[in-house]
Amino acid sequence: MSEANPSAAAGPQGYPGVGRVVVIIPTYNEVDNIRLIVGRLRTAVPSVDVLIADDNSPDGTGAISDELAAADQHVHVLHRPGKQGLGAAYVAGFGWAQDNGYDAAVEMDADGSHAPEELPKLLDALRDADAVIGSRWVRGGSVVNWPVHRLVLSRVANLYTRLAMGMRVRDATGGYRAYRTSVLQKIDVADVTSQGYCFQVDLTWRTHRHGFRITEVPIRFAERERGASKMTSAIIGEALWRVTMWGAQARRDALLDRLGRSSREGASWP
Ligand SMILES: Nc1nc2c(ncn2[C@@H]2O[C@H](COP(=O)(O)OP(=O)(O)OP(=O)(O)O)[C@@H](O)[C@H]2O)c(=O)[nH]1
Ligand SMILES: [Mg+2]
Repeated sequence: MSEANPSAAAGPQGYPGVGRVVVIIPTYNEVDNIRLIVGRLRTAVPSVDVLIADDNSPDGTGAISDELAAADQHVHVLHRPGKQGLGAAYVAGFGWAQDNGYDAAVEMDADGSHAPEELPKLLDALRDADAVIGSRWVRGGSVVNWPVHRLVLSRVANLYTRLAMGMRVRDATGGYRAYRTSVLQKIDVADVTSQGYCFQVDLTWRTHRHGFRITEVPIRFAERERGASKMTSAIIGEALWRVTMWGAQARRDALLDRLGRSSREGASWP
């Protein structure tokens, strides 16, 4: 793994009211998208830095990323040895953000599904929150160009997650997010092994369980126009299994807590 040096590129002030921000873009075979998304991001919010976390994409995304970094001191590249999944790329990116003194780290896909022009909305909300989720499923949120089966999958997955885990978050699988790095530290993000959608649910769950403030802001999510999706049935299976386990554990903990409390209260009776 090689790392670029961010120096003081985020500027002395960073994003007003938030501080130094790095947007992490994980990439695997995004040769048709990477220039476009980085260009849009740098234009939309010039005060934030960018970290491309590339898993040695065979299509040469890493080399283009190096060119972008050479031309702009706000752009950095984390070269990873091979495809290890979206979650592992983010964990490495978050570690890099923490090591380099950033105040906040943002998750953004390379495929254009997450509009860089909407980033100020997320960062503005982070002033009064610990984590912000760009949400498709709150009032004002939307999804563009998704086939019906993807819409149904996302709605059902989020409904199931809400019911199984008892969280009020409406888009726990969404991948356009901003976290304060102090939160990432507290929730032990370096230990997270979940991948794909499950990675997003895992982080939401940890953040929720630690009592941090999670805010959802509406976003317009657009289906990718170029390149291929990396979503697989294994990613969906992992999310289903883990969400069910976490929900069951939470219910067990709540039950044990209630039993412990009532036996303590019982013991104090005359
Ligand atoms: N570094 C790295 N990035 C990945 C990996 N898998 C996916 N990505 C990136 O993660 C982002 C999201 O991946 P997508 O293929 O769009 O998957 P998705 O958004 O969950 O699925 P769709 O909704 O079908 O687009 C993109 O920027 C991908 O290039 C991986 O194994 N390693
Ligand atoms: Mg995508």
